[in-house]
Amino acid sequence: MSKGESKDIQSQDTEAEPCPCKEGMTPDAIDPVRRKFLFSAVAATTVGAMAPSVSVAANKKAVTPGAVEYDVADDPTKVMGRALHEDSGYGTRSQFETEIRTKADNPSDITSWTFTPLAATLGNLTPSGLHFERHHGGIPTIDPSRHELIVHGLVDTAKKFTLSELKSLPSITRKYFIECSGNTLGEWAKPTGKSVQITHGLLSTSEWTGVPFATLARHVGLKENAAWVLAEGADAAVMTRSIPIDKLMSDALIAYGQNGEALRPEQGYPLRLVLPGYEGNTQIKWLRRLQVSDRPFMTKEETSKYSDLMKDGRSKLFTLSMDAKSVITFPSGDMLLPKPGYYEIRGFAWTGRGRIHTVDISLNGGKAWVPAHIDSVPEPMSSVRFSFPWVWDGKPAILQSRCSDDTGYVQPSRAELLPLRGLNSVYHYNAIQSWAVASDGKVTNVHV
Ligand SMILES: Nc1nc2c(c(=O)[nH]1)N[C@H]1C(S)=C(S)[C@@H](COP(=O)(O)O)O[C@H]1N2
Ligand SMILES: [Mo]
Repeated sequence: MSKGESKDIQSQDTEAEPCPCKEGMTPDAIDPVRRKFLFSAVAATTVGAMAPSVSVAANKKAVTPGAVEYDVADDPTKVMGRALHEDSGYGTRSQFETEIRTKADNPSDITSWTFTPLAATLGNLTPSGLHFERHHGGIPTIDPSRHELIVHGLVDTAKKFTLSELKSLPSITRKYFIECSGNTLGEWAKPTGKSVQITHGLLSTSEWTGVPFATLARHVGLKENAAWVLAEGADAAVMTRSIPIDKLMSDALIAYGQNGEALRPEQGYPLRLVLPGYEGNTQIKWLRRLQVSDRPFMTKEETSKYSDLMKDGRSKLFTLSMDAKSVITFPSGDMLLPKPGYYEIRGFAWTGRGRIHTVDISLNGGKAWVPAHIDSVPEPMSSVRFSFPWVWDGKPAILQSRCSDDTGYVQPSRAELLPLRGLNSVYHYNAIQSWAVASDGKVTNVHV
């Protein structure tokens, strides 16, 4: 580059100057675009400084149909922003962000569930307001000052812990996914879920804070023959599940925190059992009692429900850890690719048995596989994001993802899963998901 060129570039590069209004510079010396910008900025500052409470013209627009009307400025630099005192003191997301958890097609709101919009969340954590929900007896309202956790049974000293006693014990914070073992249950026989929210949305990841069960165990003293613990919820369902003591002692959390604040009522406020990698049903919400025993209690939820009916008519009980599973969230069912070209395939992978090791992508229904990029650091019993750069040629394609975890387990295809499990099962469907992209760009759920 010659000296002359470099000077020219410098003189054009007015953007690099911190302030265009240098001493002696007249407005005429500034190009028209910058001049307009400069004057409007000065005007706004002057108005703001002289009359901070001046009411400014703005358009009332309701972004979500039926929602409250908000001021939407055509040029946000020309009107004062919303005043702090208009806030409730607890923030909400932008009015332009409208994704919600959808309700199940279930006549009862009391024993129902809602699905996380997996295609719309960013990063690994699920916003607390979008965490999926599964309730068997509605959402109880519990006064934390009156809530207690009783630990009894095969212990040296039975104890009641108030919430403040629990909070005064040393706590830990970890990111774990929770997946309902009924996630994807509609997919056993034929493709039923239209969108990834419905097929896979009973999966969410939060950062949980609480006291390790092992700490409580030291407080009460476990008897030598302690082998199982009954966990009981304080909801109308009085949900009960038996948990192996080894699991509780290794990584279970008595959680009161979720994503930096108290648990949401829907997630078990004020206390829930978090069992990393275990099926959602065992992670008792509104936790009020832990009874130590030498055997499982064979509750309704672990015998008639949450057991896996095999091909030969026998049932597998206590299939507690969730196997590795992955799903492409973009492009996924019910979406439309506007035209051929570049797209970034994106999705989630998770395993209840450790860390995700690899994720592969197929563009042709499983005939060939290529490695995807894992976009977040795999943590135990937490979800990871993956991506894959894809140039769609406009021809029909069948997109799949397949993951493996650090135990060596590889997510099965339907052809591998069905001979093992048959078609009697409800829970623990973790086969590879296929999304068909048609030549018109429509994406649908298919089985291959
Ligand atoms: N007390 C109680 N705990 C419960 C349930 C319940 O209905 N009552 N539902 C279980 C089921 S089936 C699942 S999948 C998870 C769902 O947790 P979430 O609603 O926080 O997503 O909670 C489990 N814990
Ligand atoms: Mo569940």
